[in-house]
Amino acid sequence: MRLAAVLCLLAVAAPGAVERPNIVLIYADDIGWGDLGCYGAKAIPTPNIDRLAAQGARFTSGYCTSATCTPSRYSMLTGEYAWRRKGTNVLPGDAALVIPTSRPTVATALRDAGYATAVVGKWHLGLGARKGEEAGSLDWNKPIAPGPREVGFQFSFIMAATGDRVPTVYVRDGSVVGLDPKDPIEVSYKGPFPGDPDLKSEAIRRTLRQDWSHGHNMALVNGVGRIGWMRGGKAAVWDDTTMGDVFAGQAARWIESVKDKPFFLYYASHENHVPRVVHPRHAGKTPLGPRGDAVVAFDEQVGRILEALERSGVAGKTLVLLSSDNGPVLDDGYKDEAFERNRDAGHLPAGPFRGGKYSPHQGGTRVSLLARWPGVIKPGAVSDALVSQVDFPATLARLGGADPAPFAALDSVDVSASIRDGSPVRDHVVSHAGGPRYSLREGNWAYVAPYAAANLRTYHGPGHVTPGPTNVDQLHDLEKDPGERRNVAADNPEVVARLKARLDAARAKGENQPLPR
Ligand code: NG6
Ligand code: CA
Repeated sequence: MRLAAVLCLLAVAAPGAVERPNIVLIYADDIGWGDLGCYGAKAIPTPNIDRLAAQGARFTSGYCTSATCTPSRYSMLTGEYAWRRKGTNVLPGDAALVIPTSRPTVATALRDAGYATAVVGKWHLGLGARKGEEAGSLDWNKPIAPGPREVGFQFSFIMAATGDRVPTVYVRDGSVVGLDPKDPIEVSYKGPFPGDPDLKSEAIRRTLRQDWSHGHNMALVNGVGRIGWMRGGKAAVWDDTTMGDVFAGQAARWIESVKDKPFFLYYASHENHVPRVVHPRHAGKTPLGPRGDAVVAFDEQVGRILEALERSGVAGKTLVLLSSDNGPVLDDGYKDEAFERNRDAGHLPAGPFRGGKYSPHQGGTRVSLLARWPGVIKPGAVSDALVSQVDFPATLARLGGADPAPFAALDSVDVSASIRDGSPVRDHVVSHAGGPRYSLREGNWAYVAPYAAANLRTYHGPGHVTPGPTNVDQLHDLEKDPGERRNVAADNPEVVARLKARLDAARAKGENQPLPR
């Protein structure tokens, strides 16, 4: 016992040895590159995030894997591109857990290496076991499993899916928080319960706190329409306006409770996903309406987490990562004036890039990525090294003293060198936007495979016009044309052929292959 303790001390004190950092991964929802001050936003104050950037590194080629939530999160936790696995697109609120419990995740790897692990915030990876292929079989009134715990998170305080999907309740360690057993919850994605109001009726719409613009006309919760139906569980229903406070409070409390051992916190904010029902203290803090104000709320949550690290005395040995699950969207189904206010203020939520959420262009998956690690990462560093969130499992396993090999065998590259000093490791990255929409970035080139065009004007903002046909090979030179306005495929047939072959090879490497164990 005593000898082991001495050996352990020697190992930590060995010259050149760097202590394993605590890891805090802060994840935004639908927040674009252009929404943060440190990436050029003028209309949204984000002092805490800007401070994080100034104290660490800011990456200019950081990518989520997909232009929507579930697949990006799946990739980030498993190290496998989600498009290789069926059933990983945006999930309903009653979906079963999509990560097989037999496979390693970044959380199981760190847990097994001695880290305390937790997830707080938006889950959206399904809960419960798949019974046949039937969704909706989960009983929310009993212990809910499998879930975060079975894929590596020892503590969880989550919402099941999104703020716009039922059930609109928090789940702590597999139990609905504040549930009155005399008022059980029922969830349905098939049809309304008897007596449910018809949110398509004009009379009801006039009474809503925030009207819907598309979808979101099923359950009525807190004056806002949602996707799916739910009844019962009244005492457990969350208050949309305090959600950020609840999540940030849980995260801060957990940090304080585990500060004496290495820990890994995955903090998945709901900001600024719809419905954007912000706390009154944030309302009007930007000229952009609820969408901008929700970014201010996110910044405050970041501040509370950084403060908890300081207060616990562990900020100096904690790697803090901050990124977003997909690019920005304006009208995502509610009339919250995002489109009009952004137009009037000239705010560009995707910064210089084309598209946003749902798009295979840069605006869909090129997102903020910050990394702070005092004493290791140089303050104020800016790096153009390619880093994808799918790299987090191999990279964080390496930094946490776990084995990166199971993740490296998939799509996860150990980019710990890029995180430490900005040096490039990865040479290309595949992006995906649901359906058969793919793109590949390599150097200054972005190749976008042919896809069916959609009218994305209200999604991505004024001036967002598709500059040409999309059902053809598109090649853009990001150095000269970051906004992907000019298709230079015809002038560079050999580049198109090479990038297309690379994308095809990546895709051919496997879809639904046997899982690693
Ligand atoms: C879409 C929803 C959108 C949002 C998205 C998921 C409608 C009409 N649209 O289906 O509002 O919830 O799914 O967003 O229902 S994500 O960030 O979680 O991927
Ligand atoms: Ca999202």
